[in-house]
Amino acid sequence: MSAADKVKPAASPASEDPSAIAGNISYHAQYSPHFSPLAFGPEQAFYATAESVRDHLLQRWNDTYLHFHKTDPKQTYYLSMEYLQGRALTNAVGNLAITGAYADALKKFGYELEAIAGQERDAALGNGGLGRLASCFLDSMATLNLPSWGYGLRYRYGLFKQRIAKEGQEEIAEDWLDKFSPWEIVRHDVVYPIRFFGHVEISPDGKRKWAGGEVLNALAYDVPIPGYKTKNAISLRLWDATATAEDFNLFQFNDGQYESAAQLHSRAQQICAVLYPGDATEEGKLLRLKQQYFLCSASLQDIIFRFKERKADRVSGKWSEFPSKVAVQMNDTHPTLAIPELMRLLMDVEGLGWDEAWAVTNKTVAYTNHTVLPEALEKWSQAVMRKLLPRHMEIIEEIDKRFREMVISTRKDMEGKIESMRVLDNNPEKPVVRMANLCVVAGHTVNGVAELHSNILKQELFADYVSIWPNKFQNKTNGITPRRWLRFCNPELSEIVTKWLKTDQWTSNLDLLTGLRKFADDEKLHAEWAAAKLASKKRLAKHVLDVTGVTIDPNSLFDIQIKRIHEYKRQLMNILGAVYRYKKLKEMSAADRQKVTPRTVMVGGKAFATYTNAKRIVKLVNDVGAVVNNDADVNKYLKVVFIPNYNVSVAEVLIPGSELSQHISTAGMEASGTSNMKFSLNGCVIIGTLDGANVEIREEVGQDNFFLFGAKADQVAGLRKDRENGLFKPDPRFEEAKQFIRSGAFGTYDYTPLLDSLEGNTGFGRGDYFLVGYDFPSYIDAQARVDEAYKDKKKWIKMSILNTAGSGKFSSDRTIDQYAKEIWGISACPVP
Ligand code: CR1
Repeated sequence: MSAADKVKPAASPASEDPSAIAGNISYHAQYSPHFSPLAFGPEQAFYATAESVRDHLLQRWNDTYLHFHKTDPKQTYYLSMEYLQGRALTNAVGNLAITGAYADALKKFGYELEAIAGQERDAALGNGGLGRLASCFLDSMATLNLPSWGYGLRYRYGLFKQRIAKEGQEEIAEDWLDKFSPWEIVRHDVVYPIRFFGHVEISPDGKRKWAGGEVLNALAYDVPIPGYKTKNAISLRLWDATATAEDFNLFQFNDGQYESAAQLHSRAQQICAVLYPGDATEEGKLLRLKQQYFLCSASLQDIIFRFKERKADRVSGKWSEFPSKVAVQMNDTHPTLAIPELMRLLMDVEGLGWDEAWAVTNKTVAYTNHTVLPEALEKWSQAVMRKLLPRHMEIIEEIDKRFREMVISTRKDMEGKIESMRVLDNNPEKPVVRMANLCVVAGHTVNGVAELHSNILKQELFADYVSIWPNKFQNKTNGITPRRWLRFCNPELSEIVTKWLKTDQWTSNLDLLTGLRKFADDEKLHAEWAAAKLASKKRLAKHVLDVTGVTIDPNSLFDIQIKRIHEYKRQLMNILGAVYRYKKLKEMSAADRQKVTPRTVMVGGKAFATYTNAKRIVKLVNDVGAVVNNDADVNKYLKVVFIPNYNVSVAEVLIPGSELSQHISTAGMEASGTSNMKFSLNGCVIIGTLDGANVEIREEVGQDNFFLFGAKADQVAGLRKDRENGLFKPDPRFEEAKQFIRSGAFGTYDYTPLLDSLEGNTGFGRGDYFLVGYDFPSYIDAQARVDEAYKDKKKWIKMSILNTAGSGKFSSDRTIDQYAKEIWGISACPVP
C-alpha cells in the first residue's frame, strides 16, 4: 500500500503539526520517490521521513547562511579528515524539538519512530575517537550558535564493516551511500579545481607559479547540522572529487580504449573512495597524501571565496583583515597541508609577499594534537611530497629554513636542539617532512585534549618549542554532546534526570547535573534509577542476542570495553582477566560459586586490517567466549561476548545499559578517551588507569566512585627500564592466565605470538611494552573490589548516580566554548 493511500500528500515542508507532517512524508514518498511510490515499507518510510525533516533543516540552514553573510562575524572552519556522524534522524528531530510530532505523524502510517530511525545507515566517515569528537563538536558549535563550519571528505566507503568469522575479523566495505544519503545536498555551484603533480614555473619577474600536472574538481556536498533548540543550522561540507566531460577522451573511447579514455575519471573516483587507504604500498601513501591535500585545498579556496563574498572591498586585498574573520582548526596533523596551501594561495594567487602571507597564515591556523604515539605522528617522504606538490614542498623548505635562522639568531642556547625541532628531517636514508613540527612552527596555538596529555605535550613531545613560544600551548579537555549521548540514546534516564532536576535544561547546560548529588541517597530515586538501568540492560541484551545468538542475563553485572582494538588500550589485559576469572570459577566448589557476582564481559571494537596482534586479540575474545558461554558449570556466573561491528549506533545501545566500563590503557598513552565520558554520563562506573581524561573524570565524580589501578604515567619509563634490566617479577596470577591459554583451553588457534609479546625483557614484539604484566595484579584486585561493591546494590546505585552527577564538565559545549574564546576568538551569532 502506498503512503498516499493512507495520508494525502502535502508539499509544504516546515510544519510542526503531526497531520501536516504526515502529509509531507506522504508527499516525499510520492514525489521524491527513490522506490516505487506504490510501496511504503519501513525503509521507504525512513527515506521519506528523512527528506521531510531535511526540509526543516534546509530552511534553517539557509537562514543561518544568510545571517552569517549579513553579520560577517569571525568564523571558524574545522578541518578534519574524519567525522563519525552515525545516524542523523533521531538527533535531527530531537534538536529541532519535533520528535513527538514526527512520532505521531508516523503512527498514522502504522510505524514507530524508533523503528523507522533504526533503518538508517551509520555515516562512518571516521575511525574512532578523533572522528566522533569532530561530530560532537559540530553539534555543540551549532547549539552555541557559533559561526563555524566543518570541512571533510565524502568517502564513498566509510570505515569497514566488521564480520566475525571462524578465522576472526573480516572486513567488508561499508556502503553508507548504497542507496543514497537523504541528508546531503549536492552543490553544483560550489566547485574548485585541485591540481596534483606538475612543476613550478618562474616568470621573468621572479614570481613562482605551480602549473601542469593533472587537475580534478572538488564538488561540495552540504550536510546541515542543526543546533539544539536554536534556529541555527551550520554546515558540514564534504568534498567529492570529480573529473569533467573534457577529461573524457571520446576519441579513445570510440577507438575501444575504454579504460584509458576515462583515466582521469577513475583517478578522481579513487580520491574519495575510502577512508584510510592501506598505506603499506607507495601507491597507498600517495593516495592518502592526495586526500589530505584535496581536503585542504578545496576548503581554503572556499574559505577565501566566502571571505571575499561577504564584503565587496575584500576582492582586491585587505588580507590583514583575514585572521580577524577566519579561524582554521586542524584536527590532528591530517590537514597540515592547509599551511603551505594558504601560503601558496596568498602569495601565488593573491600576490602577497612572504612576510605578509606568513603573518596571515600564522594568525589563522591552530593545531590540535590527539596522540603521542610515535607511529601516529605523520611524516611524509620529501620525495613523494615534491612529486605530488612541488610548490608546497618549496614553501615547506622555506618555512624550515626561516625557522632555523630564527632559532640560530635569537636562541643560541637552543642550537643543539634545532635538528629535532626542524620541519624537515634530512636524514639521507629517509628524508621526511614532520607534519606535527610544521603545525607547531606555523600555528598560533597548539592544544592537547586532556590535562594530562597537554602536560605531556608541554613537558616531553613539544618541550623544546615551549621554551621558544611559552604561550603557544593550551589544554582543551575533550567533551561529548549530551544530546546524542544521554538525552536521545537514553530516554529513560533522561526523563528521571529531568524529573529530579525539575528542568530539562541540563541538555544544554550539563553542569546542572550536579543537582543530582543531593538525591544520591534518596530511595525513590534509587528505585527509578535502577528501573531505567534495567530497561537499558534488557535492550542491550536483545541486541547481543540478535547479533551474536548469545543470551545474557540482565541481572548480571554488565562490564563493557568498546573502542578501537589496540595494544596500548589493553583489551588483552581485559581478556586475560576474564580467563583468570573463568579458571577460578572452574576451580571453585558449587557452593562457593553461589557467592560470586555474576558478570557479563563485553568487548567490541575494530582492528585495523593490517594490525596482526589487534586481530589476534579479537579472535581470542571470541574463542574465550565460545568456551565460557557454553560451559554449563559456570556460565551462570560469567559470559564473555564479543560485540561485532562496533559503531556509533551500537554504542548508543551499549552505553546506556553499561554498569562498569573499562578504560585501562597504559598510563600516558591514551590522549583523552571520550567513551569514558559517555559511560560516566550514563551512570556507569569506570575501572581505569590514571590516563587521559580518566584523571579528570575521577576528580569530578569522586575517587570513591571510580575503580583505580595501575602504574602512573610518570612511572612508565622507569618500569620499562626495569623490565629491560630483567628486574620485572611477574605475578603468579598473570602467569596462570597466560599458561591457561597456552594450554589450549580455548581452542587450537596459535596464540603464541600474541602471548609472547608479553614475555621477555625486550626485543621486537616482546618485552611487554604496554606493561600488561606490571598492571595485571592491581587490575585483578580492582576487579575484586568491583565484585564486592556490586553486591551492595544501594552503594552501587549511589556510585552510578554520582557518576552522572559529576559529568557536567565533559559536555562538548564546555569544550567548544573554550575553543571559541581561548583559541578562535569567535562569538555567538544566533539567527534572530
Ligand atoms: C586518541 O587516541 C582521543 C581522541 C580524540 C585519539 C583518543 O584518546 O580521545 O583522539 N587520537 O581526541 C587519534 O585518533 C590520530 O589520533
